[in-house]
Amino acid sequence: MKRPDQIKTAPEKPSGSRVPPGQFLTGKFPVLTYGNEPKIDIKSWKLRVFGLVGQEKELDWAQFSDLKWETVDADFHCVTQWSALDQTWEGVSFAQILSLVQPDPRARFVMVHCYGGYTTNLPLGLAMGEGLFAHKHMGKPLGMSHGWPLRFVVPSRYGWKSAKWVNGIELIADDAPGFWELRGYHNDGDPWKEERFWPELMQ
Ligand SMILES: Nc1nc2c(c(=O)[nH]1)N[C@H]1C(S)=C(S)[C@@H](COP(=O)(O)O)O[C@H]1N2
Ligand SMILES: [Mo]
Repeated sequence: MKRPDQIKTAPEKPSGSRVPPGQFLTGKFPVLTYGNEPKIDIKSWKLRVFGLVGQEKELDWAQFSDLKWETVDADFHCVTQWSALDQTWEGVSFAQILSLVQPDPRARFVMVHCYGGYTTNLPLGLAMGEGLFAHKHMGKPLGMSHGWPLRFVVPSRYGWKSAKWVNGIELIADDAPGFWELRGYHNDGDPWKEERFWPELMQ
């Protein structure tokens, strides 16, 4: 399985071309949040896996923490044009979470749900290949504004798909737009293809 750290250093990409078209580099990691930050109590925190699964699963923080953690190094690209290279994330892979449920073969897409109501959609194969549920960023627990205690990270897509304050993974058969995908952002969001906005807006 391809991990984002492998993707980052993919040999076919010569060094110097790590910044996708239309992006500029920042040494910072700006907070980008639509609406209010949710308040989360770790004692009642839950990650729910539901939809097209054999049996729904709910993990509390202790159960999540007991899973196998891994570290991923990857660049991060926001559609508002900043890119931050070499971000390190620690957490549990999407694939490992899915190994705890029995995905229905009809499941082909994922809707990631968050405290506060934010959502984002992506193909199941993409999430399986590189999705990470991260609790740590650059060696430290996430700041509140960056999605504490848990955020999704999908480095090969624009940052809006790296949903903060995650609380649900829904497996679905047919693709459906998430929060920004419904409001003008591209369904796929590949920064190397500059998939920023709905194609019909670009004509
Ligand atoms: N729940 C939630 N997740 C979110 C957002 C948001 O508004 N709400 N913004 C997204 C956008 S547009 C980006 S670029 C990244 C930014 O992450 P950061 O605020 O930790 O830098 O979070 C993404 N995840
Ligand atoms: Mo963003």
